[in-house]
Amino acid sequence: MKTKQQRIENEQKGIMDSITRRDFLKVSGAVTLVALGGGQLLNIPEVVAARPGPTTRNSLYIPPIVSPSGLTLTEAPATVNVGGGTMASVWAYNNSLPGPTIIASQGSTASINLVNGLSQETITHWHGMIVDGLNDGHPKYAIPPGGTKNYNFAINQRAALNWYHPHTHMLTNEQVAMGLAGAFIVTDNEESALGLPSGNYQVPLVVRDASFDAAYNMVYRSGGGDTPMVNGTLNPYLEVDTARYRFRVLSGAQNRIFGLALSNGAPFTLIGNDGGLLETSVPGLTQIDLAPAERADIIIDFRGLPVGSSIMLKDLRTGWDLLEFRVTRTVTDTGTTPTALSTITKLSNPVRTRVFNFEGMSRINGQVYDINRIDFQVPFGETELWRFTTKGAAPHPVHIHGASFQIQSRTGGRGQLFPWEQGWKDTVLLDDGETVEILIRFDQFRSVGGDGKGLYLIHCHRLEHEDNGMISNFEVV
Ligand SMILES: [Cu+2]
Repeated sequence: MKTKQQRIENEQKGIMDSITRRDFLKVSGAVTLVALGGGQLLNIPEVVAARPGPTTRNSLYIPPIVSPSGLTLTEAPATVNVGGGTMASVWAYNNSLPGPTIIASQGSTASINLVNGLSQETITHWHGMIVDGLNDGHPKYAIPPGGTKNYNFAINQRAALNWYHPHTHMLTNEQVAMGLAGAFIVTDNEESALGLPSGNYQVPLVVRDASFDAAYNMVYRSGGGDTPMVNGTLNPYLEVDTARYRFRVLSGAQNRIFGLALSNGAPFTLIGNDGGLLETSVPGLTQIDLAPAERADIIIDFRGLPVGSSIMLKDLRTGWDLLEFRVTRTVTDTGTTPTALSTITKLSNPVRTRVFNFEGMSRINGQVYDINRIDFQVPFGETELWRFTTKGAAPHPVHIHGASFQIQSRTGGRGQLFPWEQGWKDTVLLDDGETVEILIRFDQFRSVGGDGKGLYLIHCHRLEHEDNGMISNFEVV
């Protein structure tokens, strides 16, 4: 006989199944359109029923911390614990899902040896890191199975949560979905002077969706997964003290947008995003939307909660329970989160405007990606206004390599900018019917004599769209 709780859970599961199926139908319909239009081979996702039974929660995995100096990163198949001793076969960096958390200070140097232990070509991109085109992980520099590539670059940018993942021509979606992603945190003096929660009180959270078969082999579906994971853990929990925690949240999802919130509706404080700290902290938020590749730096205050209580980090869009915080220990935290965080110089007075229309599921300004075609050239050091438009087949999280940008406006669609879109960004969500304007200036590297040092990409970070061709090469000259 079912208990009331089980009945409620089953009903919720039924609702979720129907949502998943609806999403699947939407996606598969769109896939058919693309297949008809482009004749491309696409992985058609299959529907897998949710696993029955009560939820046992598992201790959240925290990836090891490594320095980028003299680091070897191997992309290869791996068997990892996805919680409670359940072993899953995935693809991972250095046998860790997600990959090791790289932490480096501003002014240091990265020397990283990438090893391809997969049976297909690959290349790793340092998302959010401002590096030259030879080190950026452009797909034309992909290495074959068994191959290696050396990266050497200076870390010359402000503190931020960045990340790394494959950027392989038409294979990015599969390689990321199978588990290849990790956090890359840059620190600087401005940030460390703020006394923000650190040590065990600073936790990276890589949030994604995934799919497994019955034997817990991770399965690639182009449209995304049916199961949430945080730091590679299924149904995770984290034991917390009665203190403030700084969570560095990164969406590693293929296509899905998360609506992050706490189950008790408690407010949290936003302090940063893709490009690092905001000018001032934003207290009182109860929800943050996070598109693929976007980051949110948030402070959650567990003071005043009784030991033994718990709060769930939820995705409001699916109803998923992402991560349970279990309050297990009383400590004294008398700190306050500063209001003034960072100095951000505003870009202004653009010298020209470029328009990018994100069309269907595979085109920018009418063109499908050609890995060898340079679509436009951007003068070094000049501020430009870039306007993104779309009509149908959105949302498109638009990502630019080689520089961070500042979002100016959003008209149509949601018709507003959100607190997490202030400051510096490298990814912005363009939803249906929206026009988004940004200011951007490339002032670090340029393509001199065609040596590729200023070769960068703009693309949709909905990985299904990216692999379909919604990606464009440009040079800084
Ligand atoms: Cu897109």
